[in-house]
Amino acid sequence: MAQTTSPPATTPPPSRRRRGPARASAGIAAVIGLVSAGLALGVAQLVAAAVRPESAPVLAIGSAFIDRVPPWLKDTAIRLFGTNDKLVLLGSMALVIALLAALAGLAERWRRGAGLALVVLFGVVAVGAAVTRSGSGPWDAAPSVVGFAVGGVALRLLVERLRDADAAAERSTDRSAQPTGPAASSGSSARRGPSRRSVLTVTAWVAAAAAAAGAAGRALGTAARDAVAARAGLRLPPAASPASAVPAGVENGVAGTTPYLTPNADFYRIDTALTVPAIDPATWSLRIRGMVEQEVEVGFDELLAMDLVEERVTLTCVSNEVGGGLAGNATWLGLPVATLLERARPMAGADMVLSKSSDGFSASTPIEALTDPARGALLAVGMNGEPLPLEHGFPVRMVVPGLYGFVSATKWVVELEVTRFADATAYWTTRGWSDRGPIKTASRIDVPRGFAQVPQGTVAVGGVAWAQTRGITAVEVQVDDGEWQQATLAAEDGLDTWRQWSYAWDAAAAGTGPHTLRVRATDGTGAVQTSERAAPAPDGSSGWHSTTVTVV
Ligand SMILES: Nc1nc2c(c(=O)[nH]1)N[C@H]1C(S)=C(S)[C@@H](COP(=O)(O)O)O[C@H]1N2
Ligand SMILES: [Mo]
Repeated sequence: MAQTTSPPATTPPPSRRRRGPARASAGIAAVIGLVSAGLALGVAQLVAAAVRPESAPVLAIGSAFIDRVPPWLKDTAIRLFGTNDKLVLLGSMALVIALLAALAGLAERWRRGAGLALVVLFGVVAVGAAVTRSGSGPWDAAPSVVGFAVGGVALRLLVERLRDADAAAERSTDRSAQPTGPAASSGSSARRGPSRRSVLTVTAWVAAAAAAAGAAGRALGTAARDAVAARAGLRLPPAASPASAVPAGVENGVAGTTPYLTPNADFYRIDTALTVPAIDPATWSLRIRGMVEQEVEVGFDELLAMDLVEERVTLTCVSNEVGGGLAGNATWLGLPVATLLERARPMAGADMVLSKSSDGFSASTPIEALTDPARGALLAVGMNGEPLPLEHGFPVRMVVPGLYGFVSATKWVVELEVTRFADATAYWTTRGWSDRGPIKTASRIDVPRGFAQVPQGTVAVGGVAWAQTRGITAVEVQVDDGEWQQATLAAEDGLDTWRQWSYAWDAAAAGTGPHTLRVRATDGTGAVQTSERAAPAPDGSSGWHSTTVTVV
C-alpha cells in the first residue's frame, strides 16, 4: 500500500517508519521457518519410531551421505575429527537445516509457495535418502512424507497469518499517519486481523507441539535403536544339542516350489504389533509364575548360558487359507521350555501356560505340550543361525511344534503364567477364536501356479504338505475327477517340518484346455486330510487345495 499523501512533519518518513516493523516481520518469518522445520522433523521422528528409527529424515540423509561420501573426504573427516566425525556431520547438518529453514520462512513471506518449494525439495531429498539405503522399503518414505507435509502446511498457514498481521499493522499505521483522513473516524475498527504478537504466540504453540512430537518419537525410537544395536552385537552360543544336518533330497526338484528352509527375510509375519516391540536384551527377563511351587525369573544372559537346543520346526498360522502362504520352516535355537517349567514345578491341576508378550498379546498352550521333552517346545533366541529378527520376537519367543502360532508362538515373550484353561483366556480366544489349536494336516500345490498355461507333455507338479508332530506319509494328486495318484515324496527331515512332494503329470494325455489339479496328504497316523471345507476361524482351515491350469 503506497503512501499517497505526504505525512506531517512529526511522523518519521515512511522508509524509516517501515523498516523496523518490516525487519520484525522478516524475523518472525525466519522463526516460522525454523519452527515449521522443527515440526516436520518432530513429526517425522514420531512416524519413524513406528516405521523404523533409521528412516527418520536427518538420520536417513546423514546415513545416505555417509554411504556416498568419497573415500578421500571420509578419510579427511576421520583424520580431522577422529571418532567425533559423526557428531561433526550431524552438527553441520543441523546448521544447514536451520539456515534452509529460516530461508524457507523468508521465501514464503517474499512470495507464496516459494518457501513451500524449498520444503518439497528437502522432503524429496529426505525420501530419496530413506528409500535408497540398503534394507529399506517403500515404508521408509513415510516419516519424511508425513513430516514434511505437516511442516509445509504449518509454514503456509503461519506465514499467511503473518501476512494478515503485517497488513493489519500497515493499515493502522497508515491511519495514525493520517489523523484527519476519513478512516480516522472509524477508530476502534482500525486494526482488523491478527497482531504480530498473536502470530508469535501461535508459532510458540507449534514449536511446543514440534518438541513434544520429537521427544515422543525419540523416546520410542531410542529403545528401538538399543534393541537393533544389541541384536547386531549379539553372538549366540553354539547349541549344546545341534540340529542334525538337513537330509539330502528334502527338495522335490521342481523349480518354483517354496524353498525347504524359509529365509528370515521371507518368513511370514503375523502379529498385532503396530510398532515392532524393541526390547533391549539387557533389560529383558522372563518370569514364570501362577500355579507353581517356585516362581522363576531368568535374564537373557542366564538363558544363553544354559544348554541350548537346535531344531527345525515349521510354523503355521491359524489364519492360513487352504493353499495359503502363512507357513514357514526355520532352524530354531533355544532353551527347552520344559527346563524352566521343571524349575518352577507346576502344581497339580494346572493344564495351561499363558505366555504373554511385552505388548499385551497372549497365547494359551496346553501344559503337556511344554513339559513333554519329546515335543521340543522352545524359548527360541535364534532363527536360521541369527538372533531372532525384531519382527520375529527378539530377543525371545516361543516355538511349539504342532500348534498354530496364535496358541503357542508368543513373540517378545516376557511371562509364562501357569494356570488352567478354566481360569484364564488368551488374546485371540477372547476374540472368538479357539483356546486350543493343533495344526491340521495340510497340503499345497506350489507349481504350476493357478491359471498357468502348460505345454502338452509331462508337467512337473510340486508343493509342500505338513502335519507337524505326526509327519507326512503320503501325498496324492487328482486331475479333474480322475483317480487319486501317488505323488513322489521328497526326503523326510522330521515330523515337525513340512515335506515336499512332486508329481509328473502327463498333460498330453489330459488334452488341451483347462484342467484342475487337486492335492491331499496322509499324516503319520494314517489319517487322510479331510476334504471338508472350513474357514480359518475358529481353529484353522481345512479342505483340499486345487489349482486350475490350461494345457495349450
Ligand atoms: N507378541 C505376539 N506374538 C505372536 C503374535 C502376536 O500377535 N503378538 N502372533 C502369533 C501368531 S498368530 C503367529 S501365526 C505367529 C507368527 O510368527 P511370525 O510372525 O514369526 O511368523 O506369532 C505368534 N506370536
Ligand atoms: Mo497366526
